[in-house]
Order: sequence, then C-alpha cells, then structure tokens
Amino acid sequence: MTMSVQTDAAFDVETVRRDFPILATSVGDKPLVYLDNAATAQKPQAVIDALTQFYAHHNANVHRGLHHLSEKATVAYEQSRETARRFLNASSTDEIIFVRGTTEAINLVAQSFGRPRLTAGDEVVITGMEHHSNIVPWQLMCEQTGAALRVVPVDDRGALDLDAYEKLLSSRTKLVSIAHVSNALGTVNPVQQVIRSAHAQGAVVMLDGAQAAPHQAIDVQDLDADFYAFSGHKVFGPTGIGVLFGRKSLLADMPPYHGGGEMIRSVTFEKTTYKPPPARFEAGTPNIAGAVGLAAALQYVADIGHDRIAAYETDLLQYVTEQMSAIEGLRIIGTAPEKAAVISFTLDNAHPHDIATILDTQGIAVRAGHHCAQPLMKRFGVPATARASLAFYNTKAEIDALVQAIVKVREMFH
Ligand code: 7TS
Repeated sequence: MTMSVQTDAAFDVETVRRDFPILATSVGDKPLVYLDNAATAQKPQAVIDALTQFYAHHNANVHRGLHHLSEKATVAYEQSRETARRFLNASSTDEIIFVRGTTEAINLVAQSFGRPRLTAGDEVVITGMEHHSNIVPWQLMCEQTGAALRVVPVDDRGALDLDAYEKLLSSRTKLVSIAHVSNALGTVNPVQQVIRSAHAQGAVVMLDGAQAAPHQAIDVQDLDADFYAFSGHKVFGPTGIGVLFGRKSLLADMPPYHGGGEMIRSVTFEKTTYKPPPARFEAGTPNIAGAVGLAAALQYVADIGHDRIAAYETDLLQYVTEQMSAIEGLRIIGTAPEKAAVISFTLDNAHPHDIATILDTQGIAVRAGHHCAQPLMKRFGVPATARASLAFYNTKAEIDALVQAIVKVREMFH
C-alpha cells in the first residue's frame, strides 16, 4: 500500500501528489490540472488498494452469514464505522449511519426526524447559500407537514447575515439546517454560534458538512451539532458512501427511513419491530466496499494531519485570490473573511461555460454552472459562475497555469 505518512512538520505537496495516480495523467497533450475538487475529489492509492483488497480477499455480505468471509466483511464494515466516528469525534459508533452521501443524509433527517414532528406553525431555517440538497428535502417535508421554510440572507461578500439569523429564530423554529462550508462561495459559516442560538430556542441543528470534511477537522461534540452529514467522494473516498452523524437521544426516537432487510428485530404481517440505530437506518445490503474505502480515505487524511492540510490550503487560497484578483474584468463571487479554498468567478463577457470549455483545452478542470445553488446565483445576479476548487494536492504552479489560461480567455472575448 502506498502512503505518504509525513512525520516532519513540513507539508511536501510533491510527495502527496504521488499518492494520487490520476494526478500524473494528461488531458490530450496537457498535464491534468484538477481544480474541480468541490464536485468530487481524487482518490489516493490507499483508497484504490482498500477497494481492490476488499473485493479480492474479504468480499461477502455483512451481518448475515456465519461463515468466515462474512465475519471478515462485517468486521471491516464495523471498523470503518469506528474510523468515521473518530473522524467526527462522535461519542459512539451508534451515532454513525452509513448513507449514500450528504443528499441521502439530509433526506433521512427531513423524513425521519422532521416529518413526524413538525406541523403547521413550525419553521425550518436554512440559508441563502445552500446547495439544492439542503433546500429541496426541507421543501418536500414542509409540503408534507405544513411547516414553513425560512431563509437567512447572505451579504454581498457571501457571508451569512447573523443579525438576520438571530431575528429569524423564535419558538416556532424547530430545525436549522446549514452548510458548514458553502460549495459555491467557499464561505465557512460560524456554525458554533448558529448552533448556540438555535439551541437557545430549543431547535435542532443539522450541518451539511459536504464541503467542510475535505478541508478541516470536525468535532461534533465540540460543535454540539445534532446532525452532521458528509459525502465520502468529496473527502478522497469512493462514490456512493457517506456518513450521517446523529445525536443518540434523537436517533433513538426516529422511525426508519427505508424499510427492508437488516433493520428489523422481528417481522410479522401484523407488526414489525426495528433494531436500534444505526442498523435501523441501514436497510438492505450496504455499500460495504465503499465504507472500507471511505475508512482508508479518512485514515489517509488523518495521517497527513488536518493542521498541515489547513495551513497549506490557507496559503494556496491566499495565492489564488491574489493572482485572480489581479486579472482585469474578473469578479470573484464570495469574498467572506472566513473561506475555504474555493474561487467562484465571472469574467467580462465570457460565459462561464465557455471559460470552462476553453480551460479544458489546456487540461484544466473547473466547474461552470449554478453549482446546484440557483437561489444563490440569483442573489448575486449571475446565471452561473466558473469555479476553481482546490485540494491539498494542488500547487501554486497549477494556479499559475489557471491564471495564464484565464488571461488568454479574456483576450479571446475582448
Ligand atoms: N451539500 C453541499 C454543500 C455540496 O457541495 C454538495 C455537492 C452536496 C450537499 C451534495 O452532495 P452529494 O455527494 O450527496 O451529491 N456539491 C457539488 C458541487 O459543488 N459540485 O458538484 C457537487
């Protein structure tokens, strides 16, 4: 297994890059410059190896067979739950539910926590910078229950309007669901304060951690979060696997989200009873290999160290912000004081899709579009942006390549 466990204080990006086979590939005759990490991150060899090792040596269904392989698969699956618990610093593995990703996690909370509890007169608070997957599940639940959705505005820099948030909160607020880090702006939200104020009103708080997990250490106990979700594929793990943390006392009273095998205690045609969490929320055969691959990814990140990742990315963000701000006609959307390494931008007359297409001819992968945040695009008066989103394996040389390519795009459209 290749792995660059770094023991010295310095972060050596070239050593880290060698762990990611795809980073050594080319697009046509240009070396790949991968700056679409907010959409999905690349995978280190340790994750690829964990997947192939699992299928080559341990594959069986979990919790079912008494045979040797099933036992091994079950141990691997449950060890992965422990790795995820450690990653979030949850107090128990019973609070860790494996899901397909952030989207499924939010839908689970909306349907299993929100739907049975909320009624007309109750309110759910979200923000103006949410990804559609932290909007639509709440809209669906509000339609079903008669509850109302309230939205905290975003200021011109892309920071949350905290005063407006405090004013929106009331005894009617039952749930607050907010991105820890915005995918389209990079804003890091003051979630600790958000949680404190919501709890003071008796509301439960869900954090969408899809864009936080790749960049920073997360401690759900320190945050005092009630629910926390992230996607494996954005944190250097496989697709189709993610984690929902739920506070034990809340999960205990929640009905199942999906029904099926492995989540029941007993089934009769008259009455079915359910297992306690987390099994209650994991109906059917889970993504066993995905969980094992995710654990390898979380371990990989832990081995590099969150502090080192954060320090390196802060430096990259400062560099890319300076370089891009110097390009004439370029407007950065999202300039909040607390930011992750995400740069959304527009450029003079060039449509973001044209920018992305031209950058692609240079081997540079960025995303263009509304980033599943249409209300946010409307707030900033743009139909779309181009977005460069960085990971700890990106380099200043790649940022230079991006800047040079954008300057060329500008010349073409001038
Ligand atoms: N929440 C946030 C903040 C996200 O950025 C995303 C995906 C999701 C939820 C949904 O995650 P999923 O893994 O369940 O799909 N964001 C993006 C993006 O910015 N570009 O592509 C996907």
